[in-house]
Amino acid sequence: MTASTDAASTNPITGTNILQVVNAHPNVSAALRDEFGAQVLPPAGDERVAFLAAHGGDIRVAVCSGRGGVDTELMRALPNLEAVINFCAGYDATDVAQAAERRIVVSNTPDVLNDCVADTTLALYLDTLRRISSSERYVRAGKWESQGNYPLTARATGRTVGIVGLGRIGRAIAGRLEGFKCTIEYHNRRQLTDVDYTYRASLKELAKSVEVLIVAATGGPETNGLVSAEILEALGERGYLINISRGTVVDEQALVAALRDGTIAGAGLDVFEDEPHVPEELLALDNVVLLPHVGSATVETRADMASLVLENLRSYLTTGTLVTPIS
Ligand code: 8YV
Repeated sequence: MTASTDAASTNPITGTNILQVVNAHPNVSAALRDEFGAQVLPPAGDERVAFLAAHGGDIRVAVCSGRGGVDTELMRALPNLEAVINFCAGYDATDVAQAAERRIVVSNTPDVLNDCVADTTLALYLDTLRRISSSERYVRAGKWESQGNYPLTARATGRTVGIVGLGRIGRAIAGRLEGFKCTIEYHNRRQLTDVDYTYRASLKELAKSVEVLIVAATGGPETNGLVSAEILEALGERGYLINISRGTVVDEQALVAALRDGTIAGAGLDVFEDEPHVPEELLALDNVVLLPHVGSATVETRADMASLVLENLRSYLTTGTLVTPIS
């Protein structure tokens, strides 16, 4: 139990103490408006500054998402904040270091999106190696008639695939790849005891050893630029990179150069450093598949994420504890 258990009973939280940071999902926004009477953070600018000056001190619970978290500046403007409830698995948009210092509890939405993110990863994997989108564009451009058959592509079955960050989502990806007779290797901060995949103690060692590198590591200061030019060099000219975690985990300019210069064969990307902005150079390349951060973007999964957000909020308001606190 956290110190706020007593707060929940002796000093109940009302709508004025709850802040909607972003409109993460219609079910969440509707409940915050109709059931809780929460406050809504105005968009950045003078209106937000005035709002925080007037109401920042009232806020005890903030509801946010992976695209609009409680960052350092916002958290500082909420001196009585007790809990941050995230509509996302990856909470790198929230200043969790400051939260820990201030004993602010933080939740996310783990597990409910593993399958959809892993499905998106397999779609990117198949599309990138078999060049599905590119060959589809080839047909639409009339090139099948004018230029003949599309060039042969790379077989997807039976590859040696490395996973950077074998967590909940990484394991769901590995399970699917086993169905494609792939050999799985991985790199994590620590070797796991409950999987029999080959562990590589360094990311470079993993990149050297595999044909496809899948990035499923959490975003944040610790993993910024983890997949560097050196790692892409180690992956090699017949290697492929898939990123479904955060754009910041990969050095994007190094990736652009590696794809342009043939240092690696191709890539499949669902995330970018500065979303929704995608570098012009990437848009011009044919050996990269570009998706608009749709990993978990299904009606079913987003509804499950919304339910888990509201479960965390109701639990915090009644017991002072969260259902899925970040681990
Ligand atoms: C979210 C995600 O859609 O959960 C995550 O970490 O990246 C996505 O599922 C996105 O963050 C919006 O909240």
